[in-house]
Amino acid sequence: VRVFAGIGLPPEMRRALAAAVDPFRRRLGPVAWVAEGNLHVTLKFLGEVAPGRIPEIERALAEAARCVPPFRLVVAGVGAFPGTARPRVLWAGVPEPLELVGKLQQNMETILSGAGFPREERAFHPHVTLGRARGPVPPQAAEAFFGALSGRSFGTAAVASLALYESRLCPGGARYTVLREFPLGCGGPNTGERR
Ligand code: 2AM
Repeated sequence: VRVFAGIGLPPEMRRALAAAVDPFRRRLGPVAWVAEGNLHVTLKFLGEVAPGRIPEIERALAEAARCVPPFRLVVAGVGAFPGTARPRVLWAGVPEPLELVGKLQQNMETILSGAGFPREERAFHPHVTLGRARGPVPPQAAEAFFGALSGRSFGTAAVASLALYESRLCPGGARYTVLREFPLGCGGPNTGERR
């Protein structure tokens, strides 16, 4: 199964993101837009793994999740990898809380690498992927997109858990399903500890 760990976004936030992108979809040309229901923040892409390894992954994610308290995730602005001059991946930004989200991702990398999953080599920049360019994007349309949405706020989301997703590649695009959720926070109601 093809799996990744991430943070799901509430429907209102996904709707706000999709609505903001709507006026630009045609103009930006050859971009494969992420379906509204699929918008999320990836923490760790695990890729294709044997089903027998899922329990081990679940234990690692449960442990990583316990180390970080629940938080409010801010989604605002847009940008692109590798840069806005030649956008390949168009994203919405996650400006806050950088430290906590970074800690969550680092914990996950450390614990999963202990279980034999290779560490991500690239620096972690939390983001919500909106679309992936399949070819050159018209510069004027890109400029209009970044100009219009760079200062835009897409709201805040209360994040109380992270999720393990299965990603199935279907003809109509990827389909994500939550395999399991892992509550954030030490001493929370699900850790069995007493407060
Ligand atoms: P991103 O687009 O948010 O950066 C599910 O496929 C998620 O895993 C995608 O949203 C993508 O994150 C990430 N992903 C997919 N393929 C990947 C790869 N080869 N390496 C790293 N992350 C990948």
